[in-house]
Amino acid sequence: MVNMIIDGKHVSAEENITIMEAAERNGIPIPKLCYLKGINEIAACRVCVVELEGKEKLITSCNNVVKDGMVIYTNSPKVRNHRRNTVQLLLSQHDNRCVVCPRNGNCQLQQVACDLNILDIPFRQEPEYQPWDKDFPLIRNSAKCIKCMRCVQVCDKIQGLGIWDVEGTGSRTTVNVAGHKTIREADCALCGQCITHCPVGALSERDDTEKVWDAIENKDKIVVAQVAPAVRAAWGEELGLTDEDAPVGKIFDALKRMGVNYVFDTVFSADLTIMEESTEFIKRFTSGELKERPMFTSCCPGWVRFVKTQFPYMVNYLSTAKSPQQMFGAVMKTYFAEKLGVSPDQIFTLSIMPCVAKKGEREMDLFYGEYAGHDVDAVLTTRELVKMIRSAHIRPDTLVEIPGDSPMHAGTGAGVIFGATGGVMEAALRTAYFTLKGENPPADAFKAVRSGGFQENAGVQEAEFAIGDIKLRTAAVSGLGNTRRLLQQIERGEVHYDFVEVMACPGGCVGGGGQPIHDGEELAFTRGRKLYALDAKAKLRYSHENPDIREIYSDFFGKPMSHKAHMLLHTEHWK
Ligand code: HC1
Ligand code: SF4
Repeated sequence: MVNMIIDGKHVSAEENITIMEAAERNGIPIPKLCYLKGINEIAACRVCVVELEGKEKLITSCNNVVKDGMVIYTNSPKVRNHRRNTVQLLLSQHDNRCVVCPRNGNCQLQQVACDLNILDIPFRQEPEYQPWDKDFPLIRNSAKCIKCMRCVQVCDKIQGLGIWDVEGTGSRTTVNVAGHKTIREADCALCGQCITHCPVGALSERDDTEKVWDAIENKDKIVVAQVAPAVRAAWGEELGLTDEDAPVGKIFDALKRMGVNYVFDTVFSADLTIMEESTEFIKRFTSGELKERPMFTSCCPGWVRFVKTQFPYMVNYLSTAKSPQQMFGAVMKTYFAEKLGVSPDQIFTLSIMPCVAKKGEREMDLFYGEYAGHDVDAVLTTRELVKMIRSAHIRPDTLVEIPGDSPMHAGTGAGVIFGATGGVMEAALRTAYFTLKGENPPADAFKAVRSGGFQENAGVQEAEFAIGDIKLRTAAVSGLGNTRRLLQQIERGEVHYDFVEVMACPGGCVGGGGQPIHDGEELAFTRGRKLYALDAKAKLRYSHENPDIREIYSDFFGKPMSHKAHMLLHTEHWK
């Protein structure tokens, strides 16, 4: 331990931690813009400077470690002046129209400027507005970029893709798509991690809320919504609701109050996915025809985009099952339209997702059916849902928990855990066990697939199970950098698995690129634990026990992987 004084307070700090960490652990927060622990510790923004007694020049606190006897001032006049100048310089080239910025109210630059009481910007240079394809689900506004490098580093170090890079020199230095490509030419997985790690409004999802308001206003359309598993773990964060106060039933209430006609839980179609995917897995595993092992899950479109560009020959290994989002869209426009006695094209399908890649998934030609166009007509992120609740002037404390509609009503704990890394695999194994043995396993029999019992080690979670005579080797991985390493090991024959779950975002969808942003705080694992807690107390924990799933098979699909199921619930990813 080292002893030091920070702002007059005697503190002990562990050796080798930074001054910033020592201060924060002692209740003294230091403002920052570029710093991300373990990812971006390059002191690019210089907002975190502090004064070290006996030293003329200020030092950055994010990358200087503590030393015994240090006397530090984090908020002296000299520090404040320097910070103010630094931030004024940033603002001098920044598009400062905060009121028309997607991050208005949740922007680190706005916060720091406000805290420093910056009321004018003495020098002003026109920001650079670079062209951008506004139809792409990921939007970049170059005039908001503060060159903090977070997007570059997250994409490179965590997601292993390197979509972003620095270009230009001097005051025209900026970040843009690497290699002078357009974003459509780049291999962007659309995971949205650059958005959730951007401190300002330079990166955001395409706003589709107006499209949804138009559909709600259109008297010829019946708006049918689904809400993804991971949304329930995070939507209340931005509205000041505690976990107990933010059940999915209140999202249903909000959607109905906005004018949505029917509301459903994607957990139903997660159960449907399990019926199809576990049947496919057993078929592939036991038929002997499966040379291409492992079978990969296919519900994460970030991962599907990644494998298509980075390991194209492995696309054949993907399960042919559509994602729950796409399955639900197809079911709404067929089975549900039939139940309502309306034509499929009267139905407008809306998904609320924690994800930016889901906007890309809905647009794919693969998911364009002859029955009524796209399975899904609009996808909103959790953040866009919150925006709509706010713009509808719905006070969160007036929301009440209401049930979803029927007949695709019921959902199981197995479907809920889809939103956390390992959850899809665990849900599939529960049902595969039942199919092979004719009886249920204990509900937690496969919890070894959870990330270290859901500790914060993310990465790859390997497990081995015996179901009767069958031995299964599984892996669940999240984060595309981890995924690349795993696929390379598979390629080299160093590891062998039968079934692999991949989620592009660290921690799974709970950490998705469309979730609420808390600057520099990684909440995926906290949110994931909420989903496992919901599963633990669910009445039904096996997808095959979902009564509405049984009904849809007896009424409509016949059985898993039937011709009708094949047409509506499966796809050919390699096309
Ligand atoms: Fe996900 Fe999924 S879990 S992909 O992560 O399989 O987005 O929540 O909806 O489709 O169910 C996302 C989440 C989501 C699908 C399901
Ligand atoms: Fe989207 Fe979930 Fe995949 Fe992230 S992990 S890209 S949120 S589906």
